[in-house]
Amino acid sequence: MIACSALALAGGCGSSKSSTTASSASTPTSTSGELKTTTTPKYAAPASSAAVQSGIVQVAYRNITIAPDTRKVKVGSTVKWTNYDAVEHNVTSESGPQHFASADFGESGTYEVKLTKPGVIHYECTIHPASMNGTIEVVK
Ligand SMILES: [Cu+2]
Repeated sequence: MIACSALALAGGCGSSKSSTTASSASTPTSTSGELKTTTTPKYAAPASSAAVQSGIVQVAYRNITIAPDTRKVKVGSTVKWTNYDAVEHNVTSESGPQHFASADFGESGTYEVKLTKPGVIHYECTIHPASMNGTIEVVK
């Protein structure tokens, strides 16, 4: 024990090899992969029992979320988004039978799309895709 301490001061006694690995930890790949996972839209699906809406179907953009974020609508319906936030949002389809993309619109702004083809549309606000992504199921 005593002999070992003396040797440690001199750099011996099985000193750990710690110095080389720590300095090589800074790689340029960094965090992009992990950030991606937190911003990937989830696109909730409407419940199979959800009521089928028709006519003009309202969707609210509020508090950087979509309310409701799922809608089931009849072909020929018009979905109308209204922005209740002080920041701008947009409506951009990502997949589905019909593609649309609004300009960014601010508080009290609206955007409408008439849905003419059955299928499942995933859309998002491209400014806030992590919390603002939605699904519209268009049924015959
Ligand atoms: Cu937004």
